[in-house]
Amino acid sequence: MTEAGDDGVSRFGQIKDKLIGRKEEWSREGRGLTGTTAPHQQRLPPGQHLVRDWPVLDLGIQPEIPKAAFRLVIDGAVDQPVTLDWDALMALPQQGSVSDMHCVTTWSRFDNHWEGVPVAAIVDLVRPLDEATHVLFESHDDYTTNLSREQFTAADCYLVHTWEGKPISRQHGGPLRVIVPQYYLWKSAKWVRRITFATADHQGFWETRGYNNRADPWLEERYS
Ligand SMILES: Nc1nc2c(c(=O)[nH]1)N[C@H]1C(S)=C(S)[C@@H](COP(=O)(O)O)O[C@H]1N2
Ligand SMILES: [Mo]
Repeated sequence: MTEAGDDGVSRFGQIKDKLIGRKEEWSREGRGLTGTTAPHQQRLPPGQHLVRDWPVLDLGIQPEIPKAAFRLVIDGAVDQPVTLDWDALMALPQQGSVSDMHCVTTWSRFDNHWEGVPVAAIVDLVRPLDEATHVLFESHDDYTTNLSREQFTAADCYLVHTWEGKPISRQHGGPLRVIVPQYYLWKSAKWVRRITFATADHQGFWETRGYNNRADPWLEERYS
């Protein structure tokens, strides 16, 4: 995948650019927009359809992170910045949860069974300062995404390592990814390596490429 083509540009880079270009086009076209909103009691957000399998969506780089090399940095505007290795992560409170996923490409998947660390346990550990209003996520494929502190500290947000009783596969962001069920799935970073609490908003990869900063599926906040 990394070999150079005749023009010296790596094929990998070309695939990635094509993929990014297409999703940027969607934002310009407003692809998937129905022009309606729905209350949260309606489980399937407007413009979404249900799938039973779990599609893979990412920038095309799927880093392999052995547990022995796993490190998660949680830093920024916090009282107690930490770097967690795998054992330290597993020593934190663990919980099961069930939630739905909604991808901006219009698929949704109900009833995903997760196991992992609730964000409340992360908050207890690092103690964000009062002035920490936002959170930025960085991943091993250099992907970034951002949330408000309020979005991230909602009760149903988790750092997850297990899906349907099995370790989350590399293609879905294993060994550890974020799950933020109330927002479009691009807000849920795969292969997360750093979580930074911040006193200002720093937009991530898709947020700077035409995608909505808040990303509420029921309000169809697909694009900016
Ligand atoms: N690190 C990383 N996380 C990412 C992405 C990515 O490219 N890199 N893509 C996002 C997008 S656009 C989607 S829809 C979901 C897809 O997750 P899945 O492949 O497990 O379905 O991951 C999100 N998190
Ligand atoms: Mo996506």
